[in-house]
Amino acid sequence: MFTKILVANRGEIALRVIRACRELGVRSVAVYSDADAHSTHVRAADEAMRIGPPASRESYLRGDVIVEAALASGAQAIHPGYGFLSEREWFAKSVRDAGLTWIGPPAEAIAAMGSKTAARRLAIAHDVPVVPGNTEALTDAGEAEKVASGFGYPVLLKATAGGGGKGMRVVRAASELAAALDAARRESKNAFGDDAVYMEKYIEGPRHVEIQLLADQHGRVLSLGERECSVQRRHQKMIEEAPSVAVTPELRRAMGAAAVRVAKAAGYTNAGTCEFLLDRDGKFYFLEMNTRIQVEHPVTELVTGIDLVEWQIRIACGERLPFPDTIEPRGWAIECRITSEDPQNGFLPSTGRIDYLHVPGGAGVRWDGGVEAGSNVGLFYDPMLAKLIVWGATRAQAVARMHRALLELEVDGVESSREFHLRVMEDAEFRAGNIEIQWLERRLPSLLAVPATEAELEAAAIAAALIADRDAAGRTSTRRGPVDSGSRASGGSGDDVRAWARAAIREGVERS
Ligand code: MV4
Repeated sequence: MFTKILVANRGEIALRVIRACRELGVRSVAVYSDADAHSTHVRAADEAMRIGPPASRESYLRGDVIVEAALASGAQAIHPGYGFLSEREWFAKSVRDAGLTWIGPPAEAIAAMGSKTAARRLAIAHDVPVVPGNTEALTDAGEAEKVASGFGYPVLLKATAGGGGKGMRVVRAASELAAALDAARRESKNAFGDDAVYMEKYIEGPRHVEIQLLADQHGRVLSLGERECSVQRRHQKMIEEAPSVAVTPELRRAMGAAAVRVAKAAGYTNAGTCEFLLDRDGKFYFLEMNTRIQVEHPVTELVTGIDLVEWQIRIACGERLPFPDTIEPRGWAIECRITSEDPQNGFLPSTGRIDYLHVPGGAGVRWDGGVEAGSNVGLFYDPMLAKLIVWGATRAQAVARMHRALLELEVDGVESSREFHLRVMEDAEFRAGNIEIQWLERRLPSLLAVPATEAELEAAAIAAALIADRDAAGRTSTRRGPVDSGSRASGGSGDDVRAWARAAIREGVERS
């Protein structure tokens, strides 16, 4: 086992890796930008090294500085977490070239999966189903029209260097193809520095189901089953679960075997994920492979009992996977990403100091956080504050438990996605498991318009009455007794009690 690992990341995933190190008896080295000098991950690690100013490209993306820090600290290995440098082939190479161990797949496997057309060719060569489409970059609109007429509209233009939805264009008719191709090329060039684009048949209303893999350095590749990640907005996943209501044991075996074939073909080692679309007929199509630990990895951990980050480290050390070939999920796990975004305001990122944080607890609740009371939330990095993950014996229990845990959660000082998640847990379609990748965007307006419950209205009324009472007392400088009638509270409230509060007072206090 290593004696010291450098964690090339920040926030909750840095903390997640530091915790795994501690359990393994390995010392951890955090890196931090000036914005993170007092962050949770810095204090949690055994050592910490400054790597630059707040901007990511001057700190967490400085592979050269991070390798230098690792060498200077005496670390033997680097764990990249997710995002930042985790899927940069050049960084995996430079870690290796510096004589350090990369806790991730070989640079060659990252490169093989970096080209979406190369990944499709690899999948096809190993009998893994892909969406109908071509496997080479399109040359021009004329060729694009020929390919499209091969399987019919709608089609989807995708960036060869893409992933995560950038550079994608749905085309519903031949007349739109040339302009869409130009637009996709421009977007792709901007995002990836490469304007190569290819085409697939557009699948309407599928689920996004992915397979978690672990692969050791002795040729063993294991599927740890699926995660359902359909609840997403603008390619940002919001809620993930394991297993998926749409996956039967037979489908799980077939998708797992397909993912294992792709990984073996790519010479893959360490943790990785194969993304699939699952259509309404239960047919699955390989999309791409993510060559990193993913945000949503905890739901797999909770239903398999396998610590994925621990095994990333053990695999990088050369250990063999000790698990059986078939691993069936036990119970149900759900993850909600708690972000500092305001759902009522188009998920606008919110900034400020977290004045107060109450973290949920109790049976079956896990909190993977990166912030605490006193933390400052800025705009330099991702808005994810924490992941709230629950386990239940059944999906219904997991949903009830998540709802209960969300009720316990309190984040003061910045807006958060808490309310949004509560509304999803209350939603009949979600509770029925009736979700696909367009579900959230279709459902969002009605989710956010849900009227307050009677209990919430009553609480708001009481709060409003107390505020009105306090303000009235302040103006007259005489301390008055408790609110004894709604009419007095609403009558004496003045201008600072807004319309909603007056309505709430009428609805709530007068009744109680
Ligand atoms: C698709 C698709 C429909 N048909 N490909 C989006 C990101 C990238 N990983 C692939 N993506 C998609 N590819 C075909 N042929 C729909 C999506 C897609 C999607 C996929 C997974 C999760 C969320 C998504 C949201 C919008 C579109």
